[in-house]
Amino acid sequence: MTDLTPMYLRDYQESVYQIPKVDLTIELDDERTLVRSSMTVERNTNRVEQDVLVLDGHDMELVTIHIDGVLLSTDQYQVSQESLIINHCPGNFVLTIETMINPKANTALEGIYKSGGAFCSQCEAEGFRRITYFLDRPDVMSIYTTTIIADKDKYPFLLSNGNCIERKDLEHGKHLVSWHDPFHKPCYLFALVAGDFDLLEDAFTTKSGRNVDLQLFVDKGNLFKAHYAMQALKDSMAWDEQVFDLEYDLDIYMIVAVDFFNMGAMENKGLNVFNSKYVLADERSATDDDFFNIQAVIGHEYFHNWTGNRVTCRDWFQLSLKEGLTVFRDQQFSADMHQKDVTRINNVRVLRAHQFAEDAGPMAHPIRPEKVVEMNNFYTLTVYEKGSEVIRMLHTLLGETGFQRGIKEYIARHDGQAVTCDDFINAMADANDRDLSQFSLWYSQVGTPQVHANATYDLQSKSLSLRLSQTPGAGQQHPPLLIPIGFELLNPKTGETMRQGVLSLSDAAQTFEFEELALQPVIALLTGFSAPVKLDFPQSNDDLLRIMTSANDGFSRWEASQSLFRQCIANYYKDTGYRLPDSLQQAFANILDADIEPAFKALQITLPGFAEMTEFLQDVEPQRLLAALEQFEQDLLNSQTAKLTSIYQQCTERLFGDSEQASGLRALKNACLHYLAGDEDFDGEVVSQFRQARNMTEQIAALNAAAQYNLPSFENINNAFAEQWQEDTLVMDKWFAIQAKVQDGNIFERLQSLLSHPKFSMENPNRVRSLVGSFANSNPKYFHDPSGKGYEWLATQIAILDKINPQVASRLITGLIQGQGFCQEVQSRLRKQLAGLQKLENISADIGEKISAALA
Ligand code: 0A1
Ligand code: ZN
Repeated sequence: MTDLTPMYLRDYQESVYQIPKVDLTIELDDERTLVRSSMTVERNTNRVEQDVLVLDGHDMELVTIHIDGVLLSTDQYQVSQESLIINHCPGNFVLTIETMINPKANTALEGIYKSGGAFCSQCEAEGFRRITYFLDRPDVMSIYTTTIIADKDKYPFLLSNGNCIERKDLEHGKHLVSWHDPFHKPCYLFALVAGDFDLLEDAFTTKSGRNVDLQLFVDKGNLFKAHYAMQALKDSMAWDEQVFDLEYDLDIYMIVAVDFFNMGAMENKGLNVFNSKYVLADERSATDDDFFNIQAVIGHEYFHNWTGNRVTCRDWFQLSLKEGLTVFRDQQFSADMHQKDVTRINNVRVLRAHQFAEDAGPMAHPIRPEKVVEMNNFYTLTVYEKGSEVIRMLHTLLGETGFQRGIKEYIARHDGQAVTCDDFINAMADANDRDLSQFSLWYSQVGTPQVHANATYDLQSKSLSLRLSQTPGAGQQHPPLLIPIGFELLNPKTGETMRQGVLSLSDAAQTFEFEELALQPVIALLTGFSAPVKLDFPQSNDDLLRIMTSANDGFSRWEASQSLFRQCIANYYKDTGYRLPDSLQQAFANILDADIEPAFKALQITLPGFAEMTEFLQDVEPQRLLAALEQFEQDLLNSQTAKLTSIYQQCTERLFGDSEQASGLRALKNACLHYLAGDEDFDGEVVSQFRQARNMTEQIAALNAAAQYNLPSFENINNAFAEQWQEDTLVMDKWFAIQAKVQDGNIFERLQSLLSHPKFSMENPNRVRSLVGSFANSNPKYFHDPSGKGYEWLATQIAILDKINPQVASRLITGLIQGQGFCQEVQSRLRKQLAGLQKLENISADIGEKISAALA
């Protein structure tokens, strides 16, 4: 039976022992890597009675243990599956442990493993215990000196954290390199890489004059794809100095791109390890979205140097301390580097389509979880994205100056420490002389709160009374939260902004009065999406149209169009005979005609998707919702074919270069293409776009459209694409993702045969996410096939994958556990698959935790 015993935040206790210093010597070998760890161990002086040291360890062979140079006999310690227990330890001592590990057999990709020909490591959250026995918890911080020994021909680069202090050749063709990291760090920030790479080098001078060498390591032959990431790194370093007044602190910053990686990237001190997807890009092979994401992830990992590394988490329940804050920082960076409104809208789309569902699902948890079985399951949209929204609310409440004052205080107080979310809030509160105790409830509440709004205007007194009330997410209970509600009052005739600002909603219900308003304003509420809530504020089409065309706030302009669309889709869903009303045709035409930024227009004409609509409706029948979405799209196309075609053509004519402007035009062109390809007559245009594409954004959009509508040209261009890009694994990932989305009744045969495609591998997380993940997340029609085949196929893959890489298996299970928005029939089909998985022998704690939550 899988052990599903949870850990609770309330049970936190300080470590009895600390390890201020660690010297590691790692002799790399594919199957027998020898790790010698020599640790200075110190007992907390208040805990003299506690002479038993319990170290964490997993899946390795213990070779020897010495205390102060004396070999321990087997009766002085016990080894179990998850720990090494040493009895009768002195107060201060040097503990030396030798372990043997097998990187080649490590398909879970935690600890030290092989990615292609290279060795690399991943220690967050609890991977260090797969390298050696240790106090694997973030509040144990040490100074590391790491010596790596390996074959020099095969592994000319041997890298670890900090500065290089020694290099020398050894006998038998081996060499040795030593690194010293002068900063205390928890073991989750330890990193090791060994391999043969191409190296891109650059430098950055910090504002106080420190010269930092920048090194980017990529697989041989990929140097031409590394330049954009290097620029993104320099931009991140400059931005953090300008906006947060934070400078880099070592003489070297290294990034290594690897093909086998469970997540996006990892902020190991001075040596980031990246999924190659977030490093490698050139215009031919990467889309505009890829470029955006690379810059965001490079920024994210760099920003962790202060928010995560210099100040780290006391325990893993505090993960949002570093992640929420760092996501907020990377979102602000992206907003400054691109169009602010567009960036913000995209943040909100992710949150609403996916985090809201998580917050209403069986694994719902506060941004600071209180109960965890498998920590890897808590790297969630809630901890990251909602966590960032919570920081954003603080920013809104304190203003930029107050926020920065708080950050300065936080860092001044806690540099070099492992702290809690409460420490963060206290620093923000003290620096601004504010009581943030009510605000801190955001760290413990679960679910998406609702804000209800109701406005009355009194002509006599020329005053507006706005009543706001709040209720917790479905099935939740908690005291009222402090919710900043952005607003804008618009003149209904001219569209001018009469007032704007932020209201602080702190009671269950509150009324806000606005005086001296010459006429009844149109109200845009929750401007900038000022809080992660659902807003219940019924507004007339006229009001929405006014907001859509006139609000200062870009988010509100976009949201007004989305509200119109959502309402209309809901009507199609309820009544299969429903047809597009004139008012909507007109609204859509107005958007198409508007003189607005192309990237913004692209977002405005992009309809709310399946996931977002599932949040908006109840007891959803998937096929019915899909039919509604399809019909709505078709009707919009029929009503505006001419306009869509002409914008499509104009964009094509104006497209050149890789500027921000060109990427906006491409986004708009492809948003139009998405509609136009719904008409088979457009097949020829799709093929020309595919053939004439000068970049991946255009090429992949054409292929995607052909797959989406299963156009006559699809098989042809699909094969051409695979042929053209067969040697580029990252592009082949895009191809796999499209295969999983083809709208064709043969999809299951197609999926099955792709599992044995020569370029597919269950061991590579990017491949798995591209094929299996894309089917579950982006092909709702066949995933929710009424036969239940889609769920069954996913469950089968999860069972296989769980044995190889539980972390990746666990991320794929979302589609099976988050069925609560659907009708009973769907829910019971999903449960059937989950029950089947639960019965399998030895499932991982990763999927075990989620399945039992879903079946509870
Ligand atoms: N701290 C990283 C995310 C990360 C977490 C876990 C990993 O492996 C289990 C890898 C990366 C970040 O926020 O970027
Ligand atoms: Zn992070």
